[in-house]
This record gives sequence, C-alpha cells and structure tokens, in this order.
Amino acid sequence: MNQRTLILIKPDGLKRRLSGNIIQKLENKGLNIVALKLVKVTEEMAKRHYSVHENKPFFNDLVRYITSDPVVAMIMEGKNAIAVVRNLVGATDGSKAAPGTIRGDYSISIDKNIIHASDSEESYNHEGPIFFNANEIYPFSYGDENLF
Ligand code: 3AN
Repeated sequence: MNQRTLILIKPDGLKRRLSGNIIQKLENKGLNIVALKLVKVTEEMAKRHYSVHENKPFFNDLVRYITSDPVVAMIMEGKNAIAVVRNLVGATDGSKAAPGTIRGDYSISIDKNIIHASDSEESYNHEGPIFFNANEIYPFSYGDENLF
C-alpha cells in the first residue's frame, strides 16, 4: 500500500548535522521525498502536533524543545511508508533503541531522540497539514517506482 508519512528531524538532529545521514538512510530504503523544508515550529503548531500528549508530565518540555530551533520537515512516500519508517527510526528511548536504527545509532535519550515519524495513518492525517499545504507536496512520478 502506497503511503505518506510526516518526518521531522528535530533540533538536535539538525544541529548535530545528521540530516544528510538520516535522509540518505530513508532514501536508500526506497522512500521518496515528496515535500521538504526547514520550519521554526511555533508554540501553536507544537501544541497541535503533540495534542495526544497534552496531559502528560513531559508535554511542556516537549513543546519547548520542538520550538527551540528549526526542524527539517519532510513528507516521504512509499510502500507501507508509515511502518517502514517507524522501524528505521527505532524505539522512542534512544538508550533502548536497536543498533542500526536511527535512534539506536544516534541517540541515548528519550527527549533528544533526533527524529519524529507518524505512527499511524490517523497521525499522518493530523500532523501532515500542520506542516504542509497540499500545494507544497509533489507526488513522486519519476517512473522508477519499481526499482525496489
Ligand atoms: P515517538 O516519537 O516514538 O512516536 P511518542 O509519540 O510516544 O514517541 O512521544 C512523543 C515524544 O515525546 C517522543 N519523541 C519523546 O521526545 C517524548 N517523550 C515520550 N515519552 C517521554 C517520556 N517518558 N519522557 C520524556 N519525553 C518523552
């Protein structure tokens, strides 16, 4: 099933200059970039994005962190993109994430964990429009979808 997923390279990932490595890993797997930009997330965007966590004790820290510096926002598209990307991202807590995953290789904490990726179609439908308008998304059509 062809799917889209929202990916954010969080401020720690961008500042540690990991964006290239992360995008490379996702592209190598067979995912296509259909939208990409740097975004300084506003408090309002962050609160909407993380609304499922609004009653959690870490909610304020989460909002403070994601709004602290720019993020790389992307939509990637591909076969089962949501589950495929979540597998590549690894467990939420970087100290427990499996080696070889993005968090497993680059993060040792639960808060500065490098990357966000939609965890379901429902999340993508909620998060995608917070970061991208429909006219900023360029459907993949280079004719080599069957390479993978
Ligand atoms: P994931 O990013 O793996 O989907 P979620 O959606 O459970 O994880 O949590 C969203 C973000 O909230 C995480 N990326 C992490 O930065 C933060 N977070 C989750 N659980 C905790 C926690 N127990 N303490 C601090 N921050 C947390």
